[in-house]
Amino acid sequence: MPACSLSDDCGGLLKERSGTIETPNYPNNYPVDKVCAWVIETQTGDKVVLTFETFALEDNSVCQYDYVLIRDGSSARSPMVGKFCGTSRPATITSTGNFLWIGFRSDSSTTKMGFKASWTTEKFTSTTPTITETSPPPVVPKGL
Ligand SMILES: [Ca+2]
Repeated sequence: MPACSLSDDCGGLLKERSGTIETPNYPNNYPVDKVCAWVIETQTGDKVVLTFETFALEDNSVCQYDYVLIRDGSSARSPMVGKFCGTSRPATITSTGNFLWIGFRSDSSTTKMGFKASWTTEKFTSTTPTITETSPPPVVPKGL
């Protein structure tokens, strides 16, 4: 059950074994106030491998304006893999199951080219996530 509404011109459920997704208007700048959500579904037992080919979003230290959010699962409530903005291309992302959720959001000003990403599917060979993106350090509770 996606929390983002699916727009007419972006997002959707993708069941092909490989393909590409891109932001609206790509390679021209994406529009303002846009929300897209893609869900890639592979056959049970397979996993999704997503590679960003180009990436250019409005930059912000905490990505509060425009961002791409990736989740390891089929919905907006699945565990988050990462939140990305700016012009650093995210590393290749591999799902642990047979779904990968990709959300995109732009705010009311400043747009960039957006992104183009391609996915393929692989046979499931391990239960270990192979997410190569660097994670932020864990928050250490004070007073320990
Ligand atoms: Ca913006």
